[in-house]
Amino acid sequence: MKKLLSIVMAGALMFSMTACTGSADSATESAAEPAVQEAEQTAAGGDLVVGFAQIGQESGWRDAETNSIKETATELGVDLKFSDAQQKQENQIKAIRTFIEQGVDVIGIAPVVETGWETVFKEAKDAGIPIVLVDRGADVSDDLYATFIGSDFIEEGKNACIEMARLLDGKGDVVELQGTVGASAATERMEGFAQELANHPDMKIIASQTGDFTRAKGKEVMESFLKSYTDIKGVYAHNDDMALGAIEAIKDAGLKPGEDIKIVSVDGVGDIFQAMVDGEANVTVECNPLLGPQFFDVCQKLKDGQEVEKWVKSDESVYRQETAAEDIKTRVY
Ligand code: GYE
Repeated sequence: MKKLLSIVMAGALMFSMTACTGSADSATESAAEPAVQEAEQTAAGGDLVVGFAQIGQESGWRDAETNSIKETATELGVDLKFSDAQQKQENQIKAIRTFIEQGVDVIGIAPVVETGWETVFKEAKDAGIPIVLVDRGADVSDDLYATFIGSDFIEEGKNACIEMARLLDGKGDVVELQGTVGASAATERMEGFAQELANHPDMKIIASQTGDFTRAKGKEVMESFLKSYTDIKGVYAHNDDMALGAIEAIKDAGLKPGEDIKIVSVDGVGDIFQAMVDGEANVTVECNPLLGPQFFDVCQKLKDGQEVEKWVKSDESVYRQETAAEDIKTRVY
C-alpha cells in the first residue's frame, strides 16, 4: 500500500513538473513576443488565466482540494480567479458567467450536483472557453466539457462494501450517510456499494439518508438512526466528515464506534486516520483531493490546443485501522 502511495505521489510530482515546464516555456515565449502578451500579462506574471468555481467548504477533503489548487496556481504563476459558491449551484452558475465575461482561458468547476449545467456550459462553449470538470461529474453531453479529472466513485462504493463485509463477516444491519443529494460523488458511491451488496445477502442497508457531506449533519442523522434502530452494526458514510460526526453521535449514545458499530467511509483525511489510530473508525477508502497539478497541466494543454483524455482518473488506495498508526505519518492532507 505504501508502495502504491509513493507511485501516486511520484505521479503527482511528475504532473507538477510537466506543468512547471509548460509554464516556463510560455514565459520564454512571452518574453520573445511582448506586444502580443502584454494585454494578457497578469499580476501573478503567468499567461494562463483560469477561473475555478469551487463548491464550498463542506469538508476537510474540499479544503485540501482548494489548497492544492491555490498553491499550485501560485507555484506556476497562473492567474487564478477563484470563487466559493457556498454549496449553491446558482452561485456556481454566476461564477461561470463572470469568468466568461473576464475572458479566462479555461474554466474549472466541481459541480455541486450533476444536473442543470447545459445552458451555462453552452455559453462557455460559444465563448470558446473549455470547461474542465474537477472531482464531480455533470450530466451533460460530451461536447460540453473537455475532461473530467477525478475518482471512480462506483469503485469507491464497491470497495467500501467489500471492507464492510469483511468487518461484519458478511452479516448485519448497516446505515448509510449519503453525500449531497444529486452530487455524482453521492449517487455513484451509493450505487457502487449497492452493486457489491448483492454478493452479501446477509448484510443489509436498513436506512439511508443525506448528511450533505458535513460533520454536523452526519452527527444529526446518526443521532436519529440510533433512536430508530437498535441493532446497527455498521455505518457507511460517503465521506469521512460525516463518519466523524456519526462517531460523536455513537459515543454520545454510550456505544463504542469502531467496535460496537463499524465505521467505513471515503476520502482519507487526516482526522479519520486519527480516529482509526484511536480505534474509533475502521476503514477509509481514499479519494485524492490533491488535484491542483493535474488540473493546471490539463488547462495548459487546452490553452495550447493539445488533446486531453476525457477522464483523468485518480489513483487511490484503501486504508485500514490496523496500519493507520504507520500510514498517518505519510499522509499529506
Ligand atoms: O468526497 C467529499 C466532498 O466531490 C469527491 O466532496 C468530492 C467529495 C468528497 O465534500 O468529502
